[in-house]
Amino acid sequence: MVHRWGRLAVGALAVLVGAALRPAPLRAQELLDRTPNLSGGWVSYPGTVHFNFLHRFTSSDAPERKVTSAPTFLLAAGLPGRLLAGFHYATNSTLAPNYPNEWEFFGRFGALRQTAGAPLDVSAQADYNLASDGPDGEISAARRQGPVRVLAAVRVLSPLDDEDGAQVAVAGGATLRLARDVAIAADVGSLTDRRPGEDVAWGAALQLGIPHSPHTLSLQVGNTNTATLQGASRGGTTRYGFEFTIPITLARYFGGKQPPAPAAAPPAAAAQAPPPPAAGDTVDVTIEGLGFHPGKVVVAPGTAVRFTNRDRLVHTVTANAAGFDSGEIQPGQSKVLVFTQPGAHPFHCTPHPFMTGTIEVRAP
Ligand SMILES: [Cu+2]
Repeated sequence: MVHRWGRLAVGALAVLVGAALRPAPLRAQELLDRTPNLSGGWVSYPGTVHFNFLHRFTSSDAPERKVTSAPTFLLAAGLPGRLLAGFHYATNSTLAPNYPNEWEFFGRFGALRQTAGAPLDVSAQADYNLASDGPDGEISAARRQGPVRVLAAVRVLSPLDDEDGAQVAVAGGATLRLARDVAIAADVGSLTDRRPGEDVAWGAALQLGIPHSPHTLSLQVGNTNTATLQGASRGGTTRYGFEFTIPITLARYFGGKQPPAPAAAPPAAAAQAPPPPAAGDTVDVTIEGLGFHPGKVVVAPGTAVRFTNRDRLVHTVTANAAGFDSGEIQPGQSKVLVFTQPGAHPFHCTPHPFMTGTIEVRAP
């Protein structure tokens, strides 16, 4: 096993330029990649649970100026097959009279991923909202182009009591990444047939990644109340608020088994043991969501493997036996290791020992 640190200087520059422009797999659950009223169609790695809380505040007129909070909580889990399932619970809903809160149970499918070579991210969501007592659906599309991600959605919503028939809503927005942990975002949306007194929905946000943590924070202003499809499509009072995202990687607590890479893993995935790549090629492994993706790679002797850390945490690639150790790979950075010794080389991350993977070196 040889560390070719000499190649790193040249390689790292190319990697950094490339990484800045290349979309990261499934990364859109981060607030940095979406807007206040659009999900961007994010799904998740299997085995990751997401708890997001959103609070939006209104203030009543003078002299009381009573501040009222309208929270929406999201609890969802990534499932195999690019599925996300969970619910939104909004405790202070104005959607339906005599129904003070909203439960929206949803499933979402990531049909197309730009990271898998598709021109767009396309997702479909179906849900049931207990307040409107009916199903809703959404098709969302997004495309990343350099620092910009453009998002759009079409929704079909169950009618509220005073509406005739299903409602259609359209929404669009964009995020602009200013730095690795800073983005600005904005969106507008509307029902094609708004109720009297209902405004075009809008939101604007400063989106922040919390360095060295998996969390993201949104500071936002807009005129929507809840984060359900119904709530995100209807504009009203101006509100200020914030959202905080908490992804929880279950592998951290159960058995340390590596969650399987999603079906949309980059073509470098070699888990099905295709012919090993020729020596001299570079194979990519992404470190994200406290896991190595793909978790197993088959390479020819002499192949360089580039480990790119897309988490907000420091990780390492450390051989279980002696042989190689990347040292700390900072968030957003890459390290290249060259594997020459035939055989299976299991490795882990030193700060997170439940993160495991294998490089298998096999003669062509
Ligand atoms: Cu780690």
